[in-house]
Amino acid sequence: MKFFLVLSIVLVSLGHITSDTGMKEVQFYVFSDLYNHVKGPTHEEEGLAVKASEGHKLWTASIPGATWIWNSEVVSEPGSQQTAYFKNFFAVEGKTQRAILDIAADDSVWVKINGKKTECFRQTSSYTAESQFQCDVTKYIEVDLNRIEFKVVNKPAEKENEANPAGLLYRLSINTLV
Ligand SMILES: [Ca+2]
Repeated sequence: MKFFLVLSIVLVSLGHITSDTGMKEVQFYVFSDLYNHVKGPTHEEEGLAVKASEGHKLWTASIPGATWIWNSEVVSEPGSQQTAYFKNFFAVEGKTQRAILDIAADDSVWVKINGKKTECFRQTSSYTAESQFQCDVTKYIEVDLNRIEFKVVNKPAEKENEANPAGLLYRLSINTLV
């Protein structure tokens, strides 16, 4: 299963540019999509992410190719703080020149790559066009198999019965020389 998932991601590879050294610069993307694994908030068993209720008026963040994901289409307990852990795998051939992570979350988000905590996190929500953010995570990318993990916390709704969506949206863009 995991092997299939890794391959499915690498196949998104885009075109290439020939550098002066004769090596090819290859760019590919890793997205928040339905191949991401998720654990919690209500499921103890790890499963695959699902598309989060889309079209929330406040979700103005835009990351082309990425899908808003959560563990369920609708938040199960909007009045409580809930945490979901997402995980995705990807393979990298050659030395990484640049790895940029575009990210938006409802609400807080922390990112780990290959088990290391990164400086890429936001305690405040980042689901609007103004608050979505970008991190350079080049130094965390390794040759061959990589793992990226996200901890996302949905803060409780302030008023009872208030709509309180939760989700994660991201795209990791990796440039390598092969
Ligand atoms: Ca929320």
